[in-house]
Amino acid sequence: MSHFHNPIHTSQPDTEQAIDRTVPEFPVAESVDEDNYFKTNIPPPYLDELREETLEFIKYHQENTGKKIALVTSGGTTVPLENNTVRFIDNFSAGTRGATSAEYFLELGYAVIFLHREFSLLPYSRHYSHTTNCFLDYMTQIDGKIEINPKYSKRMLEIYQKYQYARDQSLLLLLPFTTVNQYLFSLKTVSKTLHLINTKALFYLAAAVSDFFLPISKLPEHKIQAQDHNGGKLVVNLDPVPKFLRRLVDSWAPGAMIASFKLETDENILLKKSRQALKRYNHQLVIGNLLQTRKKEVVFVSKDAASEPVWCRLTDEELKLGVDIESLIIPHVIKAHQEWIEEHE
Ligand code: 9Z3
Repeated sequence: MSHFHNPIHTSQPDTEQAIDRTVPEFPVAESVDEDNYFKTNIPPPYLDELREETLEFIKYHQENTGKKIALVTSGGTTVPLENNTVRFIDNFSAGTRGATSAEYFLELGYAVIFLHREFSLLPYSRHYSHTTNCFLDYMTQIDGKIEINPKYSKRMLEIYQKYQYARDQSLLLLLPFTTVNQYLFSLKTVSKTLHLINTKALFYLAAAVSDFFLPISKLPEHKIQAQDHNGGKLVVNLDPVPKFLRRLVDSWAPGAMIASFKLETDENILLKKSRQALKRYNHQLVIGNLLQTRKKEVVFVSKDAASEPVWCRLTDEELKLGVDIESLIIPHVIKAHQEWIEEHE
């Protein structure tokens, strides 16, 4: 659109050059791993505030609207290499899946707790941020005054009205995290608080959670100096992040409806890994997706032994028109949630 934006995109790695380093699966977290993790790592200082906000939100909806609640996690988690963090490991996720899904949950009658990576995409504002267009490109100058360019105003009004409704009805609670440690403490706290009051909530876990981290016991306080290391090399030795999904299923929100995403880059193992995740964590639904095609197809793998995997795909035409795949995913997940509620009543 604007002459200022060039068409080069730097976020696509050259996959031809990739080396296959298959990492074996590590075991699910048992309660001792949970105890260990939460005893030896430090909770974020704002955790009580997070709990209070969650409680207030759930109570408000229980007493005033009776709306179903979805906890949506979104965006990537960081792994700091220093306590006063100059460097950290991150992943690709911009939070598109989570932010877009939250919009469809809201539209279809849910109240949403949005546990997201701070500064990643948010419902509604995502349409105008982090894109190749700067928000200024949506504006125009008329008689020395700045206005929304009429070309975009119809669409923007539609989005604004949905945003305004969600805001005025207090339908969206935004809770941020940055590091994987903050994410884990927050997920545990929010899940337990939610489950205390509302055992029929839906968990929709779309955040891209790091599999590896540096425990606080090994974290240097200050910026790592080049001369501290052999020949100036930095060797990073990371621990596996305990597989907490099993703890969520068994202990934090037992019996809740949980949908998790499984991310792979190799299409040959996506179904196997998705089935394996369902078996290991014993929850209700895994939505498999490939990094390369995540915006146009996903596969639903559910617990029902008789059910075959269900693929959900956008047509080329729909893709061209900018249809969100989440407009197909969310109704499917809501249907599963509804059936699950009826089964458990
Ligand atoms: C996903 O698979 C999400 O769909 C994406 C969305 C992260 C691919 P974007 O933010 O991407 O729209 O750019 N999330 C789950 C990723 C994850 O960490 N899953 C764990 C795993 O695969 C299981 S909980 O092992």
